[in-house]
Formats: sequence, structure tokens, C-alpha cells
Amino acid sequence: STAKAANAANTATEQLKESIIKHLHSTLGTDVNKASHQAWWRATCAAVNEQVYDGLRNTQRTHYEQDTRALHYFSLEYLMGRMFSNNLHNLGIYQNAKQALAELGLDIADLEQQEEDMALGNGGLGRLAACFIESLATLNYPAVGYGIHYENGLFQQSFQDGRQIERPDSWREYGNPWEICRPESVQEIAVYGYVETVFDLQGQMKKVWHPGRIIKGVPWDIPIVGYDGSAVNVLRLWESRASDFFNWDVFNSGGYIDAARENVEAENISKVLYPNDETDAGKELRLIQQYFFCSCSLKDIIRRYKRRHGDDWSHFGKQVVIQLNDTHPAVAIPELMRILVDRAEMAWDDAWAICQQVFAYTNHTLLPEALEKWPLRLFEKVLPRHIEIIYEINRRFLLEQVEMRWPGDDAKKRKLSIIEEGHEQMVRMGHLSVVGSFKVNGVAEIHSKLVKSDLFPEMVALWPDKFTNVTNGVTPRRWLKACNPRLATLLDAKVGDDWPTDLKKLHKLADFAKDPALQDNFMAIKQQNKADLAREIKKLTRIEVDPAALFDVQIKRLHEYKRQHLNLLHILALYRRILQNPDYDMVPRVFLFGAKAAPGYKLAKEIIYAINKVADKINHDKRVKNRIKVVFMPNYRVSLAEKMIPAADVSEQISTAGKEASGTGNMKLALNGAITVGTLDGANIEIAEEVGADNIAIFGLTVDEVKALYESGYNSYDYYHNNPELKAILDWLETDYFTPGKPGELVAIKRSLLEGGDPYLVLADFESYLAAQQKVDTWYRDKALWAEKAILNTASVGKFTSDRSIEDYVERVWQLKPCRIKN
Ligand code: 26W
Repeated sequence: STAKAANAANTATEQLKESIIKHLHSTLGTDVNKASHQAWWRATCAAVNEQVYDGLRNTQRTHYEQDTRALHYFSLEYLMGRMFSNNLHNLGIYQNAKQALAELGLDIADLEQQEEDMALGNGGLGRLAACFIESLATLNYPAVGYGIHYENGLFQQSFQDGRQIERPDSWREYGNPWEICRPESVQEIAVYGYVETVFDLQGQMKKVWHPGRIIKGVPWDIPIVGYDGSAVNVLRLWESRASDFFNWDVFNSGGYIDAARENVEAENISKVLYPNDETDAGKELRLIQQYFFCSCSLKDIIRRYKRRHGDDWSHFGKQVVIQLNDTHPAVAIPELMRILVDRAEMAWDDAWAICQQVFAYTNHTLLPEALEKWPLRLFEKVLPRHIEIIYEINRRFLLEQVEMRWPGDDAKKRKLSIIEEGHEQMVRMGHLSVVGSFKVNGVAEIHSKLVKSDLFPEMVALWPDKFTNVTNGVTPRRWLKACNPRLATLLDAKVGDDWPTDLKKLHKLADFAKDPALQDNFMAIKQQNKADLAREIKKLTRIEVDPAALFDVQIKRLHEYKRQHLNLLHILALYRRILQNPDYDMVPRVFLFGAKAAPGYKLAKEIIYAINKVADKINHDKRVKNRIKVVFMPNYRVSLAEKMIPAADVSEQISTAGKEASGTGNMKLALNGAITVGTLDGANIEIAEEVGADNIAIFGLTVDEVKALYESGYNSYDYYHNNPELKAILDWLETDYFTPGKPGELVAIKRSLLEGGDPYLVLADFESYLAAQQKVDTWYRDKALWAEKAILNTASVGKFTSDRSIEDYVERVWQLKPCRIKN
């Protein structure tokens, strides 16, 4: 039977080879003798797509025949990264493709690098959506992801003299082999205009929306391949276009130039992803983006439903569930109400009952500046009918729920109203989402608790069962099997090759954590991954690092609450100790950063600049004798994360307790054998529970201690004056030591930590952070001890597969059944 298997593999490899050559000729129009890596990559994608499309057709046919209940994931962001190696792995043909390409004289790694990242997201929230749709396909759940087909994804980052420069990301300038345009499923949506009140023949009052503009939505489908012969679902992304029909009268009235201008405006809607992470931009175009894709997607869902059930709405809530990825798509709630009440002429109560069966909402952040609020005037201008519907939702909510529960309590009504009163009235999208949904979840245990206690306590009093937790997860297919093939091969041998779909199996590894043979293998793999990354670092930054040093990694969006500047203060403390004591004994460390700052976030950009300037000084200081290297990797993105994570020894998860909803990078790094230095925040708490206190370096104030400190009146100057080392390094930043001839260039950090009041308690956690780092240094000196801890991290984090998150959603929220795909 091994001979049979080898034969089958040979055939698969031969067939792939033939198909690649066929596509090189007939799809790419080129020849083996002159094809570039780009052409070979495209030909290989086309060959792979033959199998992807078979799975896609089978899946769609099976779902249609069985009329399955399906999940519809609504998200403004999908951070997919590259699709090539994941599609190959999930189809089970990676080794065949590698072999086929080798026989054609090509290295599969060279082809992989040809693909632009699909970076249609900012950070955690967008990457979570990508992991979830992959797990949904793997677990055979009927599901569609809906979003926007941005022409430009998250900006590309480079550094000029240490400062962040942004360039547009035109990821599909030369086309993208993974997407299929579906002109047959175009939708039209309306914005602006006014609402007229009319009476029909029976004297019934009706609202008629006369739109100001019509926009066309063109769907692009990205097939999402499940692992190991399971479903192929779709991610459907909408591109905006000017609607030809509507503009006819503008043309006819001689307004050719005006019509052309309007075309540009319509096409602007899907032009660019807003690069803000955790700050609400509050811009008109952003609201239109949200409405555009929600409306297109709802119409698409309803079209598919009607194909089966016609005008009978009674099964809609049984067939359709919609998950709102944060409040960004919350406008879907009044839009479905509009469709049901105004278009389908349903009674309000019946329509509302359907909405409440259909929507569920995930909260991803508690930061006040990230909670979306729209100025009521703006909302009214863009969506005049929807604001009326929101008023009515709010009126009934305040009357039937709030007044019933707290009679005569106006303060409660003010606090709970979907419309915030004040100098400028605002629409609170969080409130709308909670009122309109049947379930609300946070993304880690602690975060879900805080959603209930701090964000929506009264809503919990009204509807205790509405609130739940689903701890985030990551797909082990991308974040272990594909990105760390050496470790994946070792795991296949040690625990069996079904760990990618049954990640708890990794726990078998724990029995061998003290076994010197396994320790040697495990650490040799880490060493090779570090050598690979060292080469990449050299290529990208010209900086030489020693793969034998400890690799300390902080990769995530740049934000004060994530405290990259706390990491910087640690680096400065070590550097200063070396200058004061040339023989200062420390394990050599390479500090690696990867982070993009929102283009308008001044202090975040100053932190990048400071890290780059300090890096430059330290990396060139002979006295350091390579005990410290600091590298800020440019243009951090999914494909770079895939190179950094397998090479990490230490994972920096150092947010102020209570601020990081979950984190998912923490899970990826631990899975690949990195040891976490972290606060008791987000999923760190659950990671600590899984790996055990000996295998993680926890430091800093807890959520309760943070609250108590704020309440008692936090004064960061106390820490500055009481800790001479801390004072010295903060004062250092004000000199011209790191920016010769330009004193004060790095003062922004010191200012925010002192005059600015240190809102994220960096100085309060400094001492405890340094102690945790000292502990890590001590651990690392004992090779066997470190290996054991690293192995136990990989062995213990099976809980954090996104397959488990999806099963939790299915059980607690979605109530779906898996659907076996028939060939
Ligand atoms: C309106 C502007 C805006 C844009 C994006 C506000 C907020 C966001 C996201 C909610 C930010 C985000 O990505 N949050 C992260 O979500 C991850 C997935 O649940 C969590 O792991 C992170 O802790 C959380 O910061």
C-alpha cells in the first residue's frame, strides 16, 4: 500500500506538471524557455484553480440541494495574506507541487514570493476574519464571508531616515489569479436623497425614499479552500462602480462633465481601506463604505433565499445568520428593517422579530476612541430613511425595555439611548448592535467580562442571556503547517499527522518535553528558522544579526496601549548598563519589531522614529559587542509574520491590563515555541492557564490593580523620581545622543509619559517588566530548561485553534450543522 500511495503521488505530480505547462502555454501565452517566475507562478495558480473550482462547484451544488442554514460573516476587513501555499496545503498537494516544480527546474519558494499579500485589513480583527473563514470551510460549515473589494489594501510602509513613509498598496495592479468576477450577481444600492411620506389607497402611511444617487456593486469571489478534502466556501467582496442607468438623465440634461465627476465618486467607495486601527475616523466615505457592502450583501442573501422560498419570509431566520465583525457593519440592522418594512411591506414587529433572529455582534475593543459614533446630521444626509428607522428602533427600545425596567429614570434612558445627546447628537453603533442582535460576544474571557461589567452593564440587566464569550483562535494550517514546515514535520512524526485538524493532539509532545533528543531536534529547528530569518533581515535592512542570540519579537500594530515604548525602555536600560559596565553579563538579544502606525497617529510615528534611531546607535556601537541588536522590520504584514513567528524565542505581549481585547499574535508565537513575556491581559491569561506559570513570564499590574491605580490618582512622576535608572533613560531621550546635533528629537515619548500623564501606565509597569526580562535571560542560559519550556508552549496551546473558536460560535451563537460535500 505504500507502493500504491507512492504511485498515486507520482501521478498527482505528473498531472500537475502537465497542467502547469498547459497553462503556461494557453493561459499565460508564453513558453518554458522564456517564462519568468511571475509567469510560472501564474501558470501554477491556474493549475491549482482547476482543483479549487471542482471543490467550489461541488460545495455550491450540495448547499443548494440540501438548502442548508448558512452563516454570513460581515466584515469591513479580511487580512488574507498570500493564498498560494495555503491553497496547496489545504488541497493536500503541496509536496506534489513542490516536486513538479522542481522537475521543471523551479524552487517553489521563489514562486511563493511572487504573490502580493492580500492586505484588506488592518490587524487583529481582519486576520481573525481570515482565520475564521478558513476554519469554517475546514469544518464543512456552510458560510459566506462578505466584505469590500478594496482597490488599495493597507498602505505599504518604508522608512526614510527612520521615519515611516506610506505608499499605496495596489495589490491587484496586474490581476489576481484567485478572484472570480461575477457580473451576473451585480447589485444596485442607493444613498443620499430624501424621504417622502405618502398614503396608499387604503389610507396607510408609507415612507418613500427618493435616493440621490445609485451605485453599482460588482461581486468578486475568492474561493476559500478547507483543509483536507472539505468544503470550498467563498469570500464575496464588493467593488463599487458608477451606475449607468441612473446617470442617464444627468447625461440627457447635458451634464456630461458632472456625470463624469459622479462616476469618480461612486468608484471612490471601494478605492481604499481606512488605515485606522482602534480610532474612529468618522468620515462620510467610511459610512458609505459600510452601508454599500451591507446593502449589497443583504440583497445577495435575500436573492438566494427567494430562489428557494419566494416571498415566504417565514424560514428566513432559520436559514440565515449574520455575524457582525465589530460595529463596522451595524448599519445592516436598519437596512434589513428597511427592506422588510418598506419593500416587503411587513409589519414592524414581524420585521423586528426576523432581525433579532438573524444578527449577532462581536465586540473587539473597549477603547473609547474605537467605539463608533456617527454624527446624526451626517447619518441623516447619507441615509435619510435609515435614521428614521433607527429612531423607531430606539423609541420602542426606550419605551418597551428601559422604561419598563427603570420607570421614570431619565438618566438610564440617556445612557442607553442609541442616540447620544449633547452638543452634537451622535448615533451609537455599539448600542444599536446590542439592541438589534440576539447574541453579543467578547473575544477572550477577561474581555467578555469587561464588556458586561464596564461597557454594557444595563444591557446585561435587560438581557442577561444575550452576552457570551468566544475566545479567539488562529488557523494551525497557516500558522504552523505552512509557515513552519520543519516543525510541522517533527510534529507529524511525534504526535501523528492529524494535529492540523485536532490541535489538542500536540499535547502528546508534553511527555517528551524533558527528552534530550526531542529538545535537540526542537531547538535545531528553531535555530534553522532563525538562520533563515537572519538572512531575510540582512536582505531587508542590511543589519547583521547572530542566529545564536535570543530573538525577542514584538509584532502588532503600533499603539500606545500595546506599549512598544515599554519594550524600548527595556532596550535603553540594557544599553545603559553596558555603557556603565563594559562586562555587563547578559544573553545576547536581537530585538525585532514589526508594526505599522496609522498615518495620522503622531505619537505612534514618533515611537517608530525613536526605535529606529536607538537601533541605529546601538547597532553601530562597538562597545555593545553584539550583546544587543535592534531591528525594525519594514512593511510588517502577514507574509512577513510567517517568516518571523517560526524564528521567535520570546513573544512580547505587554499591553496595559484591560486594553488588549484578546490578541492573536500571542497564540501564533506560543504555538511556534516562543515564550511569552506578557501582562495578565486578553488571551494571555488563558495562555498562562494552558502552558502553566513556569512556562510564561507574567509581569505588571492586573486589571483590578490598573483600575485602583487610576482611581487613586496615578502620578507617573513618582516612578520617574523614585527610579534613578528610569529617570536616566527618559532624560537620555531628551539629549542629542541618538540624534547627533538635534537634541529633543525623541522627546515626544518622555513628554507623553510625564506631562501627558502616561495614560497606559508604562512607568508603573517598568520595574516589573525588567524583572520578567531578567528571568527570561536566566532561563535562556540553561539550554535544556529553555527547550523544555519552548516545547511545552507548543504542546499546550491546542485550545487556540480557530476550529475551536468556530465550534464555540456554532454552539453558542450560530446553531449550524456541518454539511458533507458530495462529489
Ligand atoms: C473604527 C476604527 C476601528 C477600526 C478597527 C476601530 C477598531 C478596529 C478594530 C476593532 C481593532 C482590532 O483589530 N481589534 C483587535 O481585534 C482582535 C481580534 O479580536 C483582538 O485580538 C485584538 O485584541 C483587538 O485589538
